[in-house]
Formats: sequence, C-alpha cells, structure tokens
Amino acid sequence: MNDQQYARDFWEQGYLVIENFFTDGLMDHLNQVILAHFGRNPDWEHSDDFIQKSATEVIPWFPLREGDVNFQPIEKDELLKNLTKRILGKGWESLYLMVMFSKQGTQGQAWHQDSPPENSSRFNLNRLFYTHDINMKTGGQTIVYPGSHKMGELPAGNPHEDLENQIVLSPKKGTLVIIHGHCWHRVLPIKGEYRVSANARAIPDGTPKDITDIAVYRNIRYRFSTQEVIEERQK
Ligand SMILES: O=C(O)CCC(=O)C(=O)O
Repeated sequence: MNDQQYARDFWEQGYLVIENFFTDGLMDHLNQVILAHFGRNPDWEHSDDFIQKSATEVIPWFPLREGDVNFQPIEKDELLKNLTKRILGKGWESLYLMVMFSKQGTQGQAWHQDSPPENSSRFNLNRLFYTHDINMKTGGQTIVYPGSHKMGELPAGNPHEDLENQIVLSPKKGTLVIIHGHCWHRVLPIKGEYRVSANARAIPDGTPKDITDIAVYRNIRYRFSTQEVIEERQK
C-alpha cells in the first residue's frame, strides 16, 4: 500500500476508497456483534424533529464507550493508523467509533457535512468500514461529491436530490472509505433487510473534541448535544 499516494488522492478528492482493507473474518464477527446489539427493529434514538427535518434515518451506537472490546482491532490496526497519520499529520487522535444502523425501507442519510466548513482547518476524518456488501440490491450506497471539501458550505436545497458530478460508492464487506468531514456526502435509501456501517472518526492535532456537534444539511444546521435546529436554510 502506498500511503503517500493515498494521502495525495484523499486531499485532492476529499475521499478515498480502499477495498479489502479489513478481513472477512473480522467483518463477519463485527456484523454479528452489531446485529446482536440492535436486533432487527431497534427504536430511533434521534428526536422526531431531527429525523423529519434532516431526512436522516440512522441509529447510532458507540461500542467502545461501553467498553465493548470487539471493535478494538479497528482502532489498533497499524495500517489504518499509518494511513491516518499520512493524511492528518503527527498528533492526530481517535475521536470516537460510531456504528450506524438503518432499517429496511428507511431513507438513509441526506446530504451533509459533519461540521461547519467556515474554518477549513477544523474538520473530522470519517474512517468508514462496512461489515456487509452494499450494492444496488441492498440500497444504502454512499454518495460523495468529489472536491467539495474545498468548496465551502453545502448549498441549500433538496436534502436528497442528485447533484451533477456526484459519485456513487458501493463498498463491499471490508472496504475502508475515508471521507473528509467537509466533503458533501449522503446515503441512499435502504432496500435490503438492514444497513450497517461503522465510522472510526479521527481528528487532526488541536481539533476540539466536539467538532461533529453541529452538522450542516441542505435545509438546516443541527446541534446534536442540545437536539436543536440552530438554523433553517432557504434555497
Ligand atoms: O454510512 C456511510 O456510508 C456514511 C456515513 C456518514 O455519512 C457519516 O458518518 O457522516
């Protein structure tokens, strides 16, 4: 693996896809752990207001905060640590590991940025991995807008509309997808029985730990800690 080239690609495009990064054995095990945690019909965690306004239907779980050791091999993976250092530089830190579960028939996640882009040096890094294949049949493909990490605020508009130049990613089991927190991204509706992804978020040296508290959607800015819409955005 040529980390230098990967880091260059990442900084140009705002995202990176590496297939077969994690083994099938680890992914199968984590998929089982995740399903055992959620069951097939878990309750929503976000407020109705958030789900309705943000058009985002996902249930988060933070297993490492609960001392679940099953996910430690991800955080400890040397290749992932080296690649992260190439991208973020010395002094980077793990932020948290969040598993995301979406039910069949739900709308996925609308276009968003994980934090406001006004200060380009203040961002998080999404280090996403997939414990099952995601494709046309399962739905839930991840969509990115190349280069948008350098384009400022996600334009106001329809939360789920197709944008010219968007790229549809269909990550397979074990694929690593790295997305800059300011890069515009979303998730398509779920057609399969369920959709799972997990995100070992990281931050550059000196980044505030609450960097992902305020997310930018095309119609709102939302603060998770107070469960509040802090701005309604107009087209
Ligand atoms: O699950 C995915 O593929 C994308 C997740 C995402 O949008 C995020 O963690 O901000």
